[in-house]
Amino acid sequence: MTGKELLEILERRILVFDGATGTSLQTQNLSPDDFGGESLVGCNEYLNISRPQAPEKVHRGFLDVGVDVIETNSFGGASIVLAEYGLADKSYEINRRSAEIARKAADEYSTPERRRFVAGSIGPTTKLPSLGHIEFDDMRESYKIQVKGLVDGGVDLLIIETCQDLLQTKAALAAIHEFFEETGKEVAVIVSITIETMGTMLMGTEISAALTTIEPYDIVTVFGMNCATGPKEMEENVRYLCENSPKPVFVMPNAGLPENIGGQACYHLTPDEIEFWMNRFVTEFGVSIIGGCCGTTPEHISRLVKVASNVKPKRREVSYIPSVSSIYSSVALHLDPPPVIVGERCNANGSKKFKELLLVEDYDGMVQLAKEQMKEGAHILDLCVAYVGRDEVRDMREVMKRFNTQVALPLMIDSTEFQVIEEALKRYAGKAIINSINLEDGEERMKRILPLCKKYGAAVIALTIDESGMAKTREKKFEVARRIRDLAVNKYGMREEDLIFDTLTFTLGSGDEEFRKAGIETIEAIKLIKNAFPRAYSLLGVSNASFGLNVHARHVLNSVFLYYAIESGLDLAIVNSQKIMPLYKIDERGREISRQLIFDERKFEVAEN
Ligand code: THG
Repeated sequence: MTGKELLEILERRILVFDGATGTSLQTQNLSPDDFGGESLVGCNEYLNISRPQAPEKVHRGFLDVGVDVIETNSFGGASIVLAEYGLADKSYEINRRSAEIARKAADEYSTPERRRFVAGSIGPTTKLPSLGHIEFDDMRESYKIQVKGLVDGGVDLLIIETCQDLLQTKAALAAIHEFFEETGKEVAVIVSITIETMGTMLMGTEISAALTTIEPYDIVTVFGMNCATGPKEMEENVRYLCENSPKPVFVMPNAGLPENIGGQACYHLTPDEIEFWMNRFVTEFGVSIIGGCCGTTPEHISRLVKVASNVKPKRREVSYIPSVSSIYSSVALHLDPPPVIVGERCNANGSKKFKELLLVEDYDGMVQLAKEQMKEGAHILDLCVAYVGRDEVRDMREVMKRFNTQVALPLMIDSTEFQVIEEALKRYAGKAIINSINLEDGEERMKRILPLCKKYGAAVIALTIDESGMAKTREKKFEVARRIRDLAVNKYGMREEDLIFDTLTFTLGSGDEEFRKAGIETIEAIKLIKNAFPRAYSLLGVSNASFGLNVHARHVLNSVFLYYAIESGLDLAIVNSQKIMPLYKIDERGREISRQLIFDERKFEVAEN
């Protein structure tokens, strides 16, 4: 089943997933013999090989009460989990068997009028890549084997569930992305995160950050949450998703909060209670897929079947605000009042301090500089570790490892090197911005970078530069922007809202005749672009405008330039936020000279450096 087919079904009706696999297997009182030996007790996934009747019985229990979708017994089927039982090399076989067992049961219960589906279960493993427990590439490769086994075994869709760390989710998505590309196969994908009782994911991720990070992935059809708590504790987050997620919403709670009784997790939610909450989520909020996680039995799930058969899918009014995100929280790409401030100082070319910290590899110092900018009002940080003679890939790896969890602001990855950008994306749990693409070498750069945006779910900055160099007039800037926009959207599948145009300015203080109109052309180009592409965003590296002037004059000119750029519709500005002044704090003369420089109305010679 493709994503499109799943969406068509969800237009017509609510789908019901099954209930707990793990806790249902427990009630079968399986012996060490069933598990294939003492050393394998607790490895539920090996039952697919040693005692396939056990998972089959769980499937039948749920199919009997009328579920639409059963999940394969493969939650811990990634090789990195199976390795704990010495079964790493059995991952493909175990996953394939899990899918075949579920497939056979689902097919037996299917009728021409009502198909029963199989979802390949992909759990979070036991490792958190954001904490350095495992490398992204190793995790992706492990997931790829699991995905291949599940799809070869005949699943209709894949569910990446119980996600704790968005970097883990992104590794699983990269595995699926590669698998689809390499095989030409495609099935629908659901991503389901786990919000702990403290109100965030285990890594501290807010629900808005998770939505922002997963939302750009075309391969993900449905987004939602499962595990950790009962439905009652999920209420506010379910409401949030239903109000904000452009993708249909999935909810699969536990049978209440677990209570520890004699070392066993016990779940107490009654069938009446789960029916009450799930009915509410579907009818009031507009949830599309319901099911049960830990502790839910066929009795609970039969009530969900009843709920689904009684209601039609609700049309949701969704207001998704395009955003970017760190591992913790998201930031909209347009703020009121504008601009979104992008701190410029974590840049080895743009800050003496950051450069020096990089040279002595003082990573804590770099994190400190990032935090300082946050305190000074930055919303996003530009990060550039390019320095002649140093290994930029290695530097990016070391810095990103720390910034991913130690910096709460979303990051902009500023590099000209393709490998550096991919290295950064593999270390970043949130939704990043890639800085930048252009048409300097024709499509070459877009061809390399935009597929990375798609694979890792990033937004991108597009500079108005083409084969003939940096565009100077507003018309030329607009023409380059249009060319990039059309290619990015039509050829590379980018969404307009993930494009941020930078109409670049030459320095205004050079006194050079050729650049007298640089300021006004840059500012006017913003209007043309925003007018033609209303869902795209605009950005400027404001400090570029004042290169060559003395420090005070720079601060004045940058501030005035930013003011007029915002008036023309600028959304984001790379600045040193500490040094930007509101206009009323600038003396009349400074304001007027700056205005004349920007709009080419100068009645003076620029010599007062
Ligand atoms: N567009 C996009 N990205 C960009 C730029 C742009 N990235 C880099 C740059 N331009 C924006 N960042 C800076 C950072 C610092 C300075 C200028 C632009 C700067 N630094 C002081 C200097 O060089 O004199 C040094 C300050 C210090 O050492 O603390 O001016 O346009 N997309």
